[in-house]
Amino acid sequence: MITSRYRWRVAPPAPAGAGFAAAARARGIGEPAAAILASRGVRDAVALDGFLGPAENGLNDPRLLPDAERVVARIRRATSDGEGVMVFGDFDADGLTGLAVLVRALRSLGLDATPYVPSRLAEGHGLSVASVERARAEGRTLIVTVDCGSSSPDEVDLARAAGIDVIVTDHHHVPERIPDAAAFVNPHRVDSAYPDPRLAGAGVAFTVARLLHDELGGGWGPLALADLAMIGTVGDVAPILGENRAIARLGLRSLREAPRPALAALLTRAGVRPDAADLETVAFQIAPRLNAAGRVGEAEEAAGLLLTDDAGEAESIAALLEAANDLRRDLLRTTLADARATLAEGGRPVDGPAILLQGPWPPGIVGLVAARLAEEYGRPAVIGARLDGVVRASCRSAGRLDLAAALDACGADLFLRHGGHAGAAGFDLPADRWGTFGERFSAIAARSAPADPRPDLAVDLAISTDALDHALVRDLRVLEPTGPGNPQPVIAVSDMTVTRVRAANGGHAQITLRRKRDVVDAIAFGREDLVTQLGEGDRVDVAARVGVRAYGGYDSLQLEVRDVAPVGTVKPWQPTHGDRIG
Ligand SMILES: [Mn+2]
Repeated sequence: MITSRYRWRVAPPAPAGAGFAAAARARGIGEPAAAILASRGVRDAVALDGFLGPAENGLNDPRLLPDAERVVARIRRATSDGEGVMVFGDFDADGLTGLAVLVRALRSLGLDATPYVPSRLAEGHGLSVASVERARAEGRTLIVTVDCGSSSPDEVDLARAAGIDVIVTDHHHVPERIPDAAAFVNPHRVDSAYPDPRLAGAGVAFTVARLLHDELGGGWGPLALADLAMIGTVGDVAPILGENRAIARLGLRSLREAPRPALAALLTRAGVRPDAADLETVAFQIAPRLNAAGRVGEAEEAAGLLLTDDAGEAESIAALLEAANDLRRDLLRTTLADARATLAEGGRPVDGPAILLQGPWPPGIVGLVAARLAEEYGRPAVIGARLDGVVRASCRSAGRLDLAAALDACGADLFLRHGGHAGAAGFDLPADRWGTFGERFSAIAARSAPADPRPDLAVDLAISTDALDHALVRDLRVLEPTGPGNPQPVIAVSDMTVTRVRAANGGHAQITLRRKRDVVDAIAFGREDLVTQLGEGDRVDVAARVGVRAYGGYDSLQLEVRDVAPVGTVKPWQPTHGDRIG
């Protein structure tokens, strides 16, 4: 009998107000989508209007940002005094797009604003000493950070000593010692009154841009920067809910209708038509190309791309980034192979509470390796790049351990620097402390390790084969744009019979499933293992994303299978009304 790779977690029915069902029906939303909306927190008519109404309505009042008044006052002074400003952005897609948002906003206000992107290898995360020195050499008296700075109190002090004020805009974990900055804009501050702390770094930058526009005026439209904020938000895997959903909707609209030259060039490289772009395009085509630049040392080029309005220049920088992306792919392949070999070495057990590896690997790649291994083994992974006497590590959680808190609990005295989020974090550590770190971290990880080591698979709804139809696919579109936090639903279809299974190119499995009257085609990406696990006649439950494929003039249902389990694993949901509207 087949064993499912994941532990299926079927969303429990969420309590929704009586008015909700009626409001959903009035909007033509069927029961499956209404049930999923409710389980994702959209449970009354007002929330439904917020979810489906004009995207602009989902943006919060930027004056609620912590230190909003101080930001406005300091930028007002900079404009009246004609100060030179440096915008310091992190080298990932979030930092780069947020940097472009603020450089463009400040320039719209008439300021001389210049971008600075640190080198991942030489400077690492956070405000760098080198950038402060550059600002001083250029006579700039104000630095605005984007997507970083919360963990850089020393560098902020250094800048102030050099006569340079710093405005920190960030969304990372706020440490105990906060920077003594001219303004510290981070929605995670304990005293923050900002309604939605889920903004990414580019989302915070976008909100600051809206604040500056509202308070300082000018003939420019800050909402036109939503496309950049969207890319940072998706690149950082921030949940596409609340204000992030509003940013994503606004950004997608402009990406589809009138992409700026930089994004048009990246879409061309990816072979995607602008009107066909969705958040998956952003997550798997655009953001990785920007991230690749930082990983292989071309982040300044990526910033230049996002700041140009010239199509020719955009195309030539996009070509450079394409080469960076190819290099990133090669490095990932070789580093992953090397990490797996280290893992297998001498029968090293992979059943510990966490995966801890270090090697002579590129620091820009270890995060990708950590993400891959955490997903594969369903436990936290810490992968270190060994540099001169220092290990620079990236950590990825498998969903249960809060990494930022876990690193804090290891003891701040252990690290040269550390920071991050619940799901992703990083640190620099003297190489001789790696063993001590490993012991402390494993002990913490062990406390959050589940008895069943299989990774979780979130299942939104379990249905019988009868409920699997085109109306369901249409109904689920109401959830778009989908992304992290509001993913494309995974539907468990109960009791299907395997009629055929074969390996497809690229390590995939192609499966034909029979229900009562007809057959449904299915593809399982990366699940070649199913070819040997499944046999003709097996009765199974299938967890899949449900879609439609146009083939030979017909639209036919297609299941994108995530996992297969023995029949009876899920209990199918029963509609309460017979009249599902689709
Ligand atoms: Mn970020």
